[in-house]
Amino acid sequence: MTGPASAASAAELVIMEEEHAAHNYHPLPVVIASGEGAWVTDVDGRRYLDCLAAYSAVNFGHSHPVLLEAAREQLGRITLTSRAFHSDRLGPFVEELAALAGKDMVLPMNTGAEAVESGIKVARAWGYRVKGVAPGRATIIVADGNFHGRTTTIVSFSDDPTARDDFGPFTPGFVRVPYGDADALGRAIDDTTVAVLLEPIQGEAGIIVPPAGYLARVRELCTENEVLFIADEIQSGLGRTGATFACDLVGVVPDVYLLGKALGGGIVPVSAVVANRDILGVLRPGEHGSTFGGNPLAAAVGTAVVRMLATGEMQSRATLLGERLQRRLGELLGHGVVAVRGAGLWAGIDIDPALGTGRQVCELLMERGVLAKDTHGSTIRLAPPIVIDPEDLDWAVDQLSAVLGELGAAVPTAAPAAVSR
Ligand code: IF1
Repeated sequence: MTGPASAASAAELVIMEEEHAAHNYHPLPVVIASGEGAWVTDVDGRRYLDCLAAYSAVNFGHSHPVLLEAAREQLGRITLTSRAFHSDRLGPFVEELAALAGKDMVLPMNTGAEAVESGIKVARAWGYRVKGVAPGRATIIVADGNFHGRTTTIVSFSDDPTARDDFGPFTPGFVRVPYGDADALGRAIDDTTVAVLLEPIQGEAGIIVPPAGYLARVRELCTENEVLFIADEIQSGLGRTGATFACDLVGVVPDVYLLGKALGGGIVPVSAVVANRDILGVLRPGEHGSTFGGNPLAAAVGTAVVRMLATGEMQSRATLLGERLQRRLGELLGHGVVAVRGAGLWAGIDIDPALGTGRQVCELLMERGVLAKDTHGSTIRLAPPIVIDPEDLDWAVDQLSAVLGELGAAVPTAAPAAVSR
């Protein structure tokens, strides 16, 4: 038993991490011990409004009662059988997830990167076995500014030196084109192209929404050239943008959805490749797998997430709260904010670099009880759990306004609404 939360102090806990955890992160100096809804509490009892939601893996809030109950009920039954046998949870999960996506089949995995890697393998196998691409020649078109995970194949096609330097040699078979430029993408298609892999909205790049018509044109180009359109909806999907999938916002249906993060309800890693039988059906027994992929606990939680999304309530809430957020953030344009982007309850905010870096803004927000994360340079993202109270959302923007004022911006005077912490 791990027993009650550690009795060590925040400082002692940080030192333990510093000494024994690899330094592949630079976390804000806050040590979180619990969470409920959109709020988390640190080891000293201070509360913070979580405006990151674990990069959209906690879309439905911390300790969501329905999701917790699904997990608790399954914990007491069985959590892992391996796919060497059937379980009573996998069938309903894959049937209902496929239906949610309007597809036939699901390949259940665990992390987002695994879903991306699996999508790449399926696209290549489809290219050779269905499209007839010459053996070993398959290529996949990706976009500048992409972020699809951290494995060596995925960073092979990243253009971020921090993500790829010193991790070579890299996997061949990827062609990178400018994001948002459909003509460039069309020109890059040749007889080795098996797929186009895109984030419908680029997350890590700073919540980059592509130009109107871009995704629709990509869809047309893929159809015309017998190329699979693979949409990485691991961060943009499952309610975040106000729709089930970000592609829904522009009426585009990809051939393959890559899902993850919130699919596990913020409780267990659950990811999936979702497509029709003519694509996922290329896989034969023994060709692909995962110890934990589709395990009963993951499937039980995943099914509860799918059923929650099937009502459309989270999507509608994200739309309404997103409109409120964009309206409030728009008031900061010219007052320390140079640009705001986003969709639904997902905003990328470019801070005036003269005021400071995104990291500095996030550190000052933390002191005011708001947790957020910078992406690059002076861009921060806001992606709170969709269950956030509207008043708390306003309060978070008030804190951002106050921080910008602290940094010297002339901000509109809006008295921060009192919110108990
Ligand atoms: C970290 C970034 C966000 C993703 C998309 C696949 C994956 C991700 C569109 C892989 C994961 C996470 C990774 C996490 C931080 C976060 C992130 F900053 F790294 F880039 F969200 F923007 N496709 N994104 O966003 O999913 O294997 O992580 O489950 O690496 O710290 P994963």
